[in-house]
Amino acid sequence: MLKNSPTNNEYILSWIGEMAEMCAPDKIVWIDGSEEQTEALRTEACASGEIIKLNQEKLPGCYLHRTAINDVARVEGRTFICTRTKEDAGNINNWMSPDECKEKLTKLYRGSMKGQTMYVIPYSMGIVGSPFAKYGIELTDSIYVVLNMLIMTRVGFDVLYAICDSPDYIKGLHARAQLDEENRYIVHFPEENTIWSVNSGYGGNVLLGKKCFALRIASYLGRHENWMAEHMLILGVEYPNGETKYVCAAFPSACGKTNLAMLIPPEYYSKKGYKVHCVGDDIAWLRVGDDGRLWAVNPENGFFGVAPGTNEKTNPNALHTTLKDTIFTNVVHNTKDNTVWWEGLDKNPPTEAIDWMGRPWDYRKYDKNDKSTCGAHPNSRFTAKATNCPCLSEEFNNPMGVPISAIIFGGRRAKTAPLVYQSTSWQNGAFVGSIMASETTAAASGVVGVVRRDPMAMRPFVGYDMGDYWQHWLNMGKIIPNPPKIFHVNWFRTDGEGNFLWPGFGDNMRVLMWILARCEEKIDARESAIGYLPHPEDICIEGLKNVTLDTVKELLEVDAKSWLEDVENIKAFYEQVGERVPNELYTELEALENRLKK
Ligand code: GTP
Ligand code: SPV
Ligand code: MN
Repeated sequence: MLKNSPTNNEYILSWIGEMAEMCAPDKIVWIDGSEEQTEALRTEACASGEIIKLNQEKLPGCYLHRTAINDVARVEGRTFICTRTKEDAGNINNWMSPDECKEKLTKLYRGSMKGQTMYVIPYSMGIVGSPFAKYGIELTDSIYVVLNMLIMTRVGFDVLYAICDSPDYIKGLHARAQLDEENRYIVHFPEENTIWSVNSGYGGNVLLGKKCFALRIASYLGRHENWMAEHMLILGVEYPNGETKYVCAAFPSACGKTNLAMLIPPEYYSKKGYKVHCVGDDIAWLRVGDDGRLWAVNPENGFFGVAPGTNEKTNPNALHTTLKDTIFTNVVHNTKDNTVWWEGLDKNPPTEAIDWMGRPWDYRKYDKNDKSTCGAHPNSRFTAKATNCPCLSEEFNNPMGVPISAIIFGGRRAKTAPLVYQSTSWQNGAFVGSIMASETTAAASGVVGVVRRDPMAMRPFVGYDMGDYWQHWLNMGKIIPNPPKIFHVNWFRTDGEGNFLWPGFGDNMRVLMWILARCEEKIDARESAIGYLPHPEDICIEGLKNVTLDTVKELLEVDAKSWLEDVENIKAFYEQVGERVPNELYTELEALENRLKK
């Protein structure tokens, strides 16, 4: 079956041979990235019902896909890090021994592709041939996965030529099998550069270049190679004088990365000539540059963004990006004009529609307090090309990436965390990242809306022990001569009635401007128990209707009592992370507690 392969690489050919023997597909097809082959696959997937071709006048190149009802988000409980020792995976990750795991999953894979095709996708995370690119091959039985990978990564035979005869690539195997929830596994062998995924068809579980490779495996590689793989957006703020400053921001899943990365500045700033450029919306690979600064690249080539809530006001750039060449997953199908819809798109839900489960949907029964009446799944997504984004940075394809002035952590917290504060050093900043917390969202299966600790927004994505990961952060601080300043933001603070106090979205620019002014030491700040806080009048609220100086004061309040409660929760979390929590972080925690008690 492997005759006429586009590579002679024995490592690749023997691995594919082995996997094909196990999965037993009828044939093997190499994905070359050409438009012809892609179009043929779309046609085939339309014929089988795997995807639906949408109105090509209104949405050229766009398709709709519905996943199985039990398969709509990442499954953290079924995600494993299979290092030789349990200690190396750490207490926060699920662990299985590599041998046990392979034995178990081999049974699930065996014969699973009978009667089907195994697609071989050679792909690159980063620009092919660049010093920071890393290569992978994903084997899958799903055309939907192939079409998504073609958007999200750089796919083609040039990847095989770049790998050449080296064994250095990430081996990914995905089989839908029976989509059996009870036997769904997303497993990683970081010591073997290998990822296995079975019984799922949902994005984060099956697009193996994304969370599995570019975060879990890459974080493991980065630790050994002195770089960092982070769950961060990258954006540039262009000043009226043409200079651009770049920041990275880590927010947990469905907490605003895509929105911040593509923000349109409020009129107050745009009139003066400020612009924002998007380099990435989900993943950043960070390295120390020759100039001693930290540089970031976005290893992806597209956006796998949350659909609900995306509209002309909140994120016009994202909306525009999805108007062509996009795959929509689990949104509402407007059957009247063959387009798509989701909650929060506009106030005109379709009158003839099919919901994300494939059932007729009556918008009149929609009740915003009852998620089961939604037409689109809360974690429904669009897969769209980066190059279709109107605000894509000119540096997007720069293999060296962009120099980072600030790192911003953030969570979804109704209380406790202020709108913004600045850490006092790299070590203190790493501590701020380690104590991040956020209300859970629909991006992962499980209960939504409970506060959980999500350090650096990486809780589900670190491919090794969390304590070691924190140590790696501290170590990196020692090798970056000119490190970015580290901040924390919270767009989600609410008033007594549960309404957001801060308008968010484009207006987050106002906070970014304070952050950048701090980086350039152009503005002073107040020292507080948790770090530097803005003087309330330094957050520009010109042009904002419902925000007064008093609102800003409320947004910046630090309540020692609730912070001390948090400190107790952090202590318990550090204990849970276990023995490898660096002493420096305990020192920081103790110092925070003492300052709060003063
Ligand atoms: P992943 O792709 O899951 O990693 O998520 P993300 O961090 O890119 O999240 P995204 O930007 O897609 O935001 C998800 C949800 O947060 C959407 O429902 C948005 O409407 C909402 N959101 C984003 N930014 C803001 C904000 O500034 N304020 C408020 N109130 N909501 C926001
Ligand atoms: C996230 O959940 O953080 C995502 C979507 O970005 S997924 O690719 O499913 O992980
Ligand atoms: Mn994400």
